[in-house]
Amino acid sequence: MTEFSLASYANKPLAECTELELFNALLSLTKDAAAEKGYNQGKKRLYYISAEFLIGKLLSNNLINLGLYDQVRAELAEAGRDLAELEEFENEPSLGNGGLGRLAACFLDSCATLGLPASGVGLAYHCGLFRQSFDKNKQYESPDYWLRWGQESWMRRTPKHYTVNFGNLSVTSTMYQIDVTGYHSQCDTLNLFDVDTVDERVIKNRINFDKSQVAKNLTLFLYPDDSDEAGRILRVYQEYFMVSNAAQLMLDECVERGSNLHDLADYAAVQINDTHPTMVIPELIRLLGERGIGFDEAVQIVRDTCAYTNHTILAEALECWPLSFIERVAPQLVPIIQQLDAFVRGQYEDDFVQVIDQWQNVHMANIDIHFSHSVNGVAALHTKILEDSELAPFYKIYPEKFNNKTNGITFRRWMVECNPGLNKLVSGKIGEGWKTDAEQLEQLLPLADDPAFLAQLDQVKRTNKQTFAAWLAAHQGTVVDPDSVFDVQSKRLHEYKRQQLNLLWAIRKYQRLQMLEADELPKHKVTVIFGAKAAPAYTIAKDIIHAIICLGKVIEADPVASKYLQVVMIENYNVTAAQHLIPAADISEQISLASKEASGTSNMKFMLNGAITLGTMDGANVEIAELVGEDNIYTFGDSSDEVIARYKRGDYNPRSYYEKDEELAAAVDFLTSDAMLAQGDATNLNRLHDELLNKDWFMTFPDFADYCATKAQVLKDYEDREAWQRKALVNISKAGYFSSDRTIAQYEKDIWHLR
Ligand code: 7GP
Repeated sequence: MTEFSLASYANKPLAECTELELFNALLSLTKDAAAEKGYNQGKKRLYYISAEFLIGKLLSNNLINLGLYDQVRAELAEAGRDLAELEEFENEPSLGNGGLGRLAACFLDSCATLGLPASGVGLAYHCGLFRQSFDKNKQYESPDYWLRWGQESWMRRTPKHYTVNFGNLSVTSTMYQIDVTGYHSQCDTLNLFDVDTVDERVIKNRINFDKSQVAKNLTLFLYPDDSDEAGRILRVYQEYFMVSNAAQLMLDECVERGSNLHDLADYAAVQINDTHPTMVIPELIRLLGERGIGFDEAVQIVRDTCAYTNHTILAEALECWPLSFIERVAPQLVPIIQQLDAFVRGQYEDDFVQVIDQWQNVHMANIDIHFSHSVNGVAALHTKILEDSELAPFYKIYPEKFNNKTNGITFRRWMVECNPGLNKLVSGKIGEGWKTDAEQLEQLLPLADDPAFLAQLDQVKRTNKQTFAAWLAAHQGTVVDPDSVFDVQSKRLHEYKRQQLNLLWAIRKYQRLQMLEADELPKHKVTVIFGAKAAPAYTIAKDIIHAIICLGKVIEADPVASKYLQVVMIENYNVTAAQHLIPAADISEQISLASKEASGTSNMKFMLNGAITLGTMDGANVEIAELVGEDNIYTFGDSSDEVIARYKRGDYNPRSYYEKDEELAAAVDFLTSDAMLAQGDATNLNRLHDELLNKDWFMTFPDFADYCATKAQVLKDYEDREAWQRKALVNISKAGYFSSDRTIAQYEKDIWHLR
């Protein structure tokens, strides 16, 4: 193996290099080291097609995976330079928005590490997801020009180009490649497509732009604003562009590896990550047709090749496009989609399972389910809800297609990289084997009775809280107290995730603090930390952000309450922020309305980093609860069965809860109190107040009392530091199941059969 020395990649002494020069030297070194490791190869290859790959910063991740981290850090230190300074310098690629995109990134890491030949396929968005900033206590969005810095060099431009035909416009794509380094193993690649004609100058102000010029704005943004028709059609353009490139690439590569296309399923597995890549099914059928394969055989080949993952049970998130949009974007697919529709109609009468409905809308998930060989949910409860209710008519037709693949996370990023203190403590006790065989973390379990070890665990957490506090102060000037309890809820802002429930708790806590006598005041301050972006057109989500920030200001201005309570909202929450925040958390808030969160993956990251979950029995929380046992998790609220039954009855009335529970009523009404109105905007606060009182679609009120009682218990238990750290230790020990290596091994065994 070559000895890689950073000095040999710089053309002057390291001490004299600018950050950009050092960064570029590191890029070249990493590329060479990856090339030396080589790429996973094999007859059959996975094509993981996804609209999002939320890969996070790559510098440290790559150095760790390539086994170069310590050496490079030492070499830099010798020259008086700090790797942390370069980590700061790196821009985070803005290629995803939440769980689905981050999952795709963890999956690629695990595929590479497990030696599976795999390619991620997606789009090279120029600005990706918006950058969030706060002004007047509200969220503002601006373009995130993550590519401007010389960091395009993580992405190599390849000589691969494809033609994609959109009706009367045809564009030429360029494929870019990012190395996906496996942990002490070979590499895979992430292939991202772009068109050279994209022009950032069409961006007018903030994130508004002229959506009519497709060739100029095709890959500008991830999820362009879909509040108007032009924006919705642009999404269809993006989707078709993505899958047409994916299909052409895959057919080319399979033929190169020896496929005669009739045997395509022996050469390729396609994983359709939610419905955004659905058009790959008709596109493959079309391309196989062009290459001489008849329709029926093509359908069978595609079915044997493709598998579909569902990531949500929110009906409104299941994509459904007017056929007329597809007619405009990819008219060549229309006859194929109509044939698929006729095929289904010939066999099944149920309206629910049709491809094209009576209003000429195309149901993307229905195409996926009929014309792929596997349909999976992402946690046990989620898969069960798909089978029993959301997709029940399909489950009746195809019971053999349905399967569960509980999500996972890569422990290399979510412990080794982000929590060096814990990594050192754990590895010092049980060695390094857990990094590739995560269940070995169970070897820590006997230490639950070792007070000295528990004290060390406590010390690691304390240090992480200090480090986070320093980062937050530098990031946005917010000062938090590392001696307080860090109570964290970080994830996209959505009403079903119920940040508003946590907000109501914080209001109630504030109101109680005002009433307490000095000798009743709590021992530990609580710092409630939120991190969340709201979709630009999602009004109520933005109102919730506004209310959280306003509440933070109200409390801050109160000399007594501010000693015991602080409410903080992290600006521009992203993977980088998560890597600072999660290792510092004491409490992991996973409080979605039961039945609504497909899995959740931050719940796993917090658990691995020793935070204790306060959650509903939803998504993967259910599996966490089974693994750690009831002493080591706090659960509350209505069960998914109760929630589903209440929706069915249709008799939920938030007012009846408001009228029965004085504390709830006081908390809700505080939203529009003088104190809040002095900080915020009456329109937003009134709208949120009315929404909760009159609609509360995600049933915050029925769970409020139980949530408050359970949280009081959590905070009480926090006082016994040793007992608390024992819980943390059990959580860390049992987290092994949630390694994405386990998830990927299951996909491989049950669905892909790459080897
Ligand atoms: C998310 C789910 O909300 C989350 O529960 C799950 O852990 C994650 O996928 C990974 O499976 N869904 C999305 O991020 C999303 O955009 C809409 O879904 C299609």
